[in-house]
Amino acid sequence: MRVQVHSEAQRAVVRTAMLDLWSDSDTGATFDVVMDLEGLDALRERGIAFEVLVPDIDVVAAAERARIEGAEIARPGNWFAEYRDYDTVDAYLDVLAARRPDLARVEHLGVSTNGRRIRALRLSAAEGEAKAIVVNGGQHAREWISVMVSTCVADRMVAGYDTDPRIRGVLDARVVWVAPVINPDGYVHSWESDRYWRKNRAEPYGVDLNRNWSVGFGGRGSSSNRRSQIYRGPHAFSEPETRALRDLITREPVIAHVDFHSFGQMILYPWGHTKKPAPERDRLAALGDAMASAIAATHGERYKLMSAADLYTAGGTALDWSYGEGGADGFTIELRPTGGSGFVLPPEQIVPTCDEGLAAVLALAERVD
Ligand code: 0X9
Ligand code: ZN
Repeated sequence: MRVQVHSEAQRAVVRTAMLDLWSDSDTGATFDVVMDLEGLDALRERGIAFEVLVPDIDVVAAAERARIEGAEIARPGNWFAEYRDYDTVDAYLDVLAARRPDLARVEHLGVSTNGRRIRALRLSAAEGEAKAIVVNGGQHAREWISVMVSTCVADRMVAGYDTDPRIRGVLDARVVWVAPVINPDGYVHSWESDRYWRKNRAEPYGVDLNRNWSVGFGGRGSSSNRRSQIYRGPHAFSEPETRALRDLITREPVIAHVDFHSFGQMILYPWGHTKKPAPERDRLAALGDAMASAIAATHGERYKLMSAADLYTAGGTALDWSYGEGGADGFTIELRPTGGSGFVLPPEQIVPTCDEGLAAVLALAERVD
């Protein structure tokens, strides 16, 4: 629902009653929340105005599930015509490497809480040491489009090296690492049990990986409550998933990092943990602006550009670590859609969203050094 609050008392009622927040913040006069029927009763009792945006998000998830199961039996088709599960995405990295062993190889980054492997495709035609760009998806389990777009960026680079001079230019000069599923346990849980699961699967309630990084760890916009959707974990890098990505960025000469999320269509640059401008704010914003323009040039969609903290302050996120400790220009890109059904995006939008993701990565790779 979209709720409208007229007092801090009403806001407190909504905060207690809501199961999840789907707006960027719950501090304004209106914001979008997930509620059950009991929560709705609480709103009615207090006379809090609300509008139903999606009557039942479980119905939306069930329809998606039915579609995916039907599609799998009916036709394998274009790989990017439908969302793919963890095993299929992980296996596809091997397919891409086998297509162009001269350009691509699969590397092991680490092992998740429940023993699943976290892998990346290393793409390059550069000779000797070349600077690297890291692209990842799936820190948040339910943000399926981030997994598909990351995989698709890798696919396009493999397919386009011989024919697309821009891709060739990037891969001749740089190493591009693509890790589509940083949180495999969460992703599997989102496919098999709870479509709207966000965190990893650490016992007992999971950790929000994008609050588990060390820069600004423990700060505002993260929680010490283990049940919270933004639970940061017991200490920075307590989770094997964040360590796996951190170790890659530490070990390689990484100059830029794109962390794909959904949803909201935004490009966010450091800082996220403080409203203070980053030392190189203007340079970061210029890179972000180039990405936003490149995205708009593909399908006319607008991605808003701002510092992450201008969206909302959050300590312990990946982009701040990449920039503050990792020596890389870190960006969070919130992919499609802008709202509506949120994490459940129609599969027809995978390819156009991939066009946007690739445009952003190429624009960044061509400018950053
Ligand atoms: O909250 C997050 O981790 C990211 N948004 S999401 O809806 N995909 O969960 C945004 C993190 C960006 N950083 C800050 N806003 N500080
Ligand atoms: Zn996210």
